[in-house]
Amino acid sequence: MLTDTDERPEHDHGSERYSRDGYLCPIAVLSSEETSATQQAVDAHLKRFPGKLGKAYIHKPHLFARWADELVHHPKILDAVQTVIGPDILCWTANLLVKPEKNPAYVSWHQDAAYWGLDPLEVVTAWVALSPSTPESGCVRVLPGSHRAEVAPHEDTFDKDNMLTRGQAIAVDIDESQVVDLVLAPGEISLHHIGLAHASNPNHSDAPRIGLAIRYISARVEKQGRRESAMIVRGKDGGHFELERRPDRNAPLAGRLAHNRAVRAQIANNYSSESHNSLGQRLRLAISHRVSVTALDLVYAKLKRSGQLQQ
Ligand SMILES: O=C(O)CCC(=O)C(=O)O
Repeated sequence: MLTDTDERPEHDHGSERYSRDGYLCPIAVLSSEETSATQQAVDAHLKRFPGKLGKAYIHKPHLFARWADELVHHPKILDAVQTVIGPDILCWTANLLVKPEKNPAYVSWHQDAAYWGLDPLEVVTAWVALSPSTPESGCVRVLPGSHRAEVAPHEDTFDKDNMLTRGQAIAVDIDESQVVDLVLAPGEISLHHIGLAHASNPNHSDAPRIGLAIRYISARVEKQGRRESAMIVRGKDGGHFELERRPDRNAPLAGRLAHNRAVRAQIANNYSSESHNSLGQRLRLAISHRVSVTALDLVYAKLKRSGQLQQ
């Protein structure tokens, strides 16, 4: 296994290197003040939406939470993203990926291009570390250059510890000797291409591993399936998504409702059974879809009861 720690250039945004390897890491983006303010806000967010209810709030938190909105629009993150997908940028989604301490949750080897339904592949994830992300805590691991090959076949495993929606896993062997650990300190990011094979192991450390994975697309990108929404964060729009608004402190209800709508459309696409022929797989997808929608309904019912859906 290789590590990336001996090559830690301060600002390696090199698009050439990205084209060759499919990733860049690490890139320092947040100041220490920004890092600790964001960590505190995320802590409060996780306390507010604990356990299974919190699941609905890991997706697209930038539609209602200021800390996430600020990250998604952070100029240094956008500068890095611009070097690899150009100047017209939308944020398609963002996922708060938390692995609790000493926990079996993991991410199987997969290529996002196999199931995101986005085309062309001008799509990059900026993975923002909000805790130390190391081999011990279960950092993201990548297979350099794998984005240049065909997308490999994947199977849905539905493994209970797999953090992916359907437990998607590449159905071919990965050469471990070529794998690189994307080691990040809080406030640093890595970038990875939608076609890059990547995974992560369980967190064996004594503290949670926390990252916000922001999915940026160029304005040329289109999405298959049900129409989704996205937010323009730099440059011009291409007209392929409903446009989302930045959260407004004075109109929190609008942000909550936009979040509810946007996440529902994504859940429907994530669990679409269109390309699945087996009855068993279709049934599992229908059940997973129902479970996710119910979690979202419960969160919104709870917010309504506590008066937080009133303006
Ligand atoms: O956070 C992780 O462990 C995996 C992240 C991942 O799969 C992704 O960002 O696409």
